[in-house]
Amino acid sequence: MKSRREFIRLSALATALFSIGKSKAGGLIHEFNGVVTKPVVVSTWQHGLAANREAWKILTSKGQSLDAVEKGVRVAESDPNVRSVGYGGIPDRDGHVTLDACIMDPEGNCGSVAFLENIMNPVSVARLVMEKTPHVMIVGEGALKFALDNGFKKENLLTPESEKDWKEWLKINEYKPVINFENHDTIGMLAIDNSGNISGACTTSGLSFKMHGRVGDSPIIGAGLFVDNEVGGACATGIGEAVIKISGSHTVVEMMRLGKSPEDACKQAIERIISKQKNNKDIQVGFLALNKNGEYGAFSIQKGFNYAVDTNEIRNKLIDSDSHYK
Ligand code: SD4
Repeated sequence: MKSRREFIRLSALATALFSIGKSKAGGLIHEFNGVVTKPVVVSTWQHGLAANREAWKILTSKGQSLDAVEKGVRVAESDPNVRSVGYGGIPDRDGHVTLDACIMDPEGNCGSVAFLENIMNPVSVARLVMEKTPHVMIVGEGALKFALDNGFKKENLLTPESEKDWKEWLKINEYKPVINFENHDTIGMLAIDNSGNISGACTTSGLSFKMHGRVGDSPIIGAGLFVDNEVGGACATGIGEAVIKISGSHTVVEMMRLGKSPEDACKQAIERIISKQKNNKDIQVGFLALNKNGEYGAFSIQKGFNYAVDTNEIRNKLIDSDSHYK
């Protein structure tokens, strides 16, 4: 049997638009012809632009995709004006900023933290969970202790702006997630480096004014993020409960394994939410995907989702996702 590398080389010589090969796992994958554009980095929402810039620096200095996605999303985590991630994130209903993050490397290793307070860059704690422990996920006080033991600094993440918004919210005290609530957007990032290896990261302060202790999809491997270096990666944004219910990002990657383009794979996962979840008119979910060939795409339930793309051809641009409801 031909090795995968041989297959890609032969496939590139073929004249058909694409042919079908077998992945190591036995599933069918499309092998697209033509030049593979590497590196590529994609990330969710407007704040993806600044995050991509940081990732791009690493990717174009022969860096690895794992470093690129970690350093990339740290930009959003550290920016107090990004009110949905890390420092300056909107707190829960009790006034606590609680953070969820995860990371996944090309070997299929992954690390995750959830319900973590007082640490500005949870994605880096997630990376340490992956690299220094035999575990995948550490939450709450245990995650904080792990971070402090490993040299992270304890910080107050509730900025005056977020505290003000919380106090305003307390006056109404209505627990209702709002579609595309302004500035409330998780960052998910996927990158393929010059060696063709894919990594991903996802980090968020979660739904605004959520119940204390609530954890969404973002730190759940397979829901908020999934990477299979044979096939591609996917990440999610929006109402985490809807994503978890269909193991969203894993579903997208499996669709790509079966031959769907990144956009079609995202669309299939969105259609599954539409068919199975009755409240779909009232929620937003967006998926973003990148395949082994450097192709990318997205799809969302509602219009309004966009993502930032940086490649050699498309220099860091924001692209509107297509959506189920127009
Ligand atoms: C969550 N998926 O905690 C996150 C929130 C989000 O855009 O993505 N907002 O459910």
